[in-house]
Amino acid sequence: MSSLGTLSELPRQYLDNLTGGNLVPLWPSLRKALPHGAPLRRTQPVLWRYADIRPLLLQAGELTPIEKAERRVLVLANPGLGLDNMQATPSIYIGMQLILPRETAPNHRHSPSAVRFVVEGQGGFTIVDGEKLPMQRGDLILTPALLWHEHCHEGDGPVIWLDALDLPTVFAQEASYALEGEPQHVRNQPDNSQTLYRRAGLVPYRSLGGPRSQYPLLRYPWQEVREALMTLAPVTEAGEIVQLAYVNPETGLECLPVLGFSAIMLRPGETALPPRRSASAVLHVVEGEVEAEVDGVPLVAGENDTMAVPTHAHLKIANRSSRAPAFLFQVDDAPMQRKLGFYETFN
Ligand code: GTQ
Repeated sequence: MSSLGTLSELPRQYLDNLTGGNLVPLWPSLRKALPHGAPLRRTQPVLWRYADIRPLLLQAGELTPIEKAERRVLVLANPGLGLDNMQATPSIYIGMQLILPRETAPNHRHSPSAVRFVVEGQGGFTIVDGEKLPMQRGDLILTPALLWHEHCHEGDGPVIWLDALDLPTVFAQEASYALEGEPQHVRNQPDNSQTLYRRAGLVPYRSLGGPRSQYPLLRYPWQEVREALMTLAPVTEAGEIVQLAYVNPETGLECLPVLGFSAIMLRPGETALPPRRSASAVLHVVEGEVEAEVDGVPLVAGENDTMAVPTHAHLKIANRSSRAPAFLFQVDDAPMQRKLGFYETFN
């Protein structure tokens, strides 16, 4: 590898002339922009324990009324990326949101896309584009870019969920903004997951000819995801990962443009060695306890715990139980990387 010229080799006057013209020489910075072999990474393998987050989130419920917060969220920020930047990985924003009985997180819409993955509680729901979506533990609820959404709570006790947003990417494009709106009128009940898209492989006949909704399915009930994983497991060879992707039922493609979502089952005693890949990810344990090794860093995650996996990371993840399966929810940025043409898997 040849060594490139540095800034200090250039005459002072020449550098001043460049600066005066808003110009920068590439060669002193070339290796930083395009490091050889592998990207420079600041993202750390991090574990956020629910047992640590939950009391602090409930305390936020006492300290800050919903009117003063709009969204009562503690953000899972990766220290490697600077806590203020609110990034779990360079492209994934993760928050843990609390709503208390009879509270409303008011109606708004924004340019980033979001999903909710329900962690705890009964009686929460989100209204998206006029569709009322019940929030049961483990349900995935989409609030795609620019669609109106508000969160409400008709039950007792706290309701808590994980927010995943493509905010870092949208923000980096100087395109992140929100609008506030009046409460929505609920259009259809039950939601489309219970009516139009009840079963994989079946779509409403009219969708074959007519214009398609961009986001036909906004809620993926965990009960069905879990059942589907249990059924997939026995026909999945040892060494293969039991994993289902959340997709748009009309197109079979990823349900949102930037971030991807999937559910993983680790069979009793199973150790998964997923291929190293260019995408970054966040892993959230739904059921069971797992022992992960992320770039050599050991992380033990139990129920409702969340981990950050950097781009290009070496990953090993084991179910600690020899008797019961473990279930994980994964967020990654593979959809964006595929669209940008540089998604890769290695080894
Ligand atoms: O619930 O709409 O964690 O707008 C961050 C921004 C949640 C939300 C977040 C948001 C929301």
